[in-house]
Amino acid sequence: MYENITLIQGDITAQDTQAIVNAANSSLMGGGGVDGAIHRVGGPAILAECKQIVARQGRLPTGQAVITTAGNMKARYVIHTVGPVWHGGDRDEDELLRNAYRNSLQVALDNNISTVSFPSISTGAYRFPIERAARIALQTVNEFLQQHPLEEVRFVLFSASDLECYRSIVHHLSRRDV
Ligand code: AR6
Repeated sequence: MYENITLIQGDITAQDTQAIVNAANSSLMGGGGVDGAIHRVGGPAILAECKQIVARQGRLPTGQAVITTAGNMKARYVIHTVGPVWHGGDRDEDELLRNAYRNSLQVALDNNISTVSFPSISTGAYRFPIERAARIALQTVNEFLQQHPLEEVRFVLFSASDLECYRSIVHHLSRRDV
């Protein structure tokens, strides 16, 4: 349990996994937070592909995921997903967050990608409570890894306190599994 999941504090744009995941919004036109950093470091090729995707299929619904180049970053691909905005918990936020993780991993699998870095989706501008989001993120990824053989899923947490939160939840969940 959890052996292919790694937790680090850092910047997602510097990761050397084959893909990194972007906490985007439905427009796919960029924004602040992780999204801003990814477009800034990766360069204009990412936005060019995002525009093509939106022209083809429209805005990206919450919980769905699509893939583009990672431009100038070490990773080869960016998987863009849209997490839910937190409204208090009674608008399907948990399930939508689960879908964001699951669909991102499915896109990775469909593209023969076996190493992926995730940020903590929805816990910045979208205000999803960090502990609740971390539990959903870790459980969803762990369940997916039981069924599908990815080599590494790395959570890249921006702050020391977010890393601590994820660590304590892994500790708690893995004790429950035995
Ligand atoms: N690397 C890793 N984590 C980061 C980085 C980074 N470079 N920068 C910020 N974080 P957010 P959301 C952390 O707001 O809540 C955007 O404008 C951050 O501290 O990026 O899903 C989009 O366009 C927080 O813990 O994403 C959307 O409109 C986490 O990443 C909206 O924000 C997520 O924060 C999406 O909001």
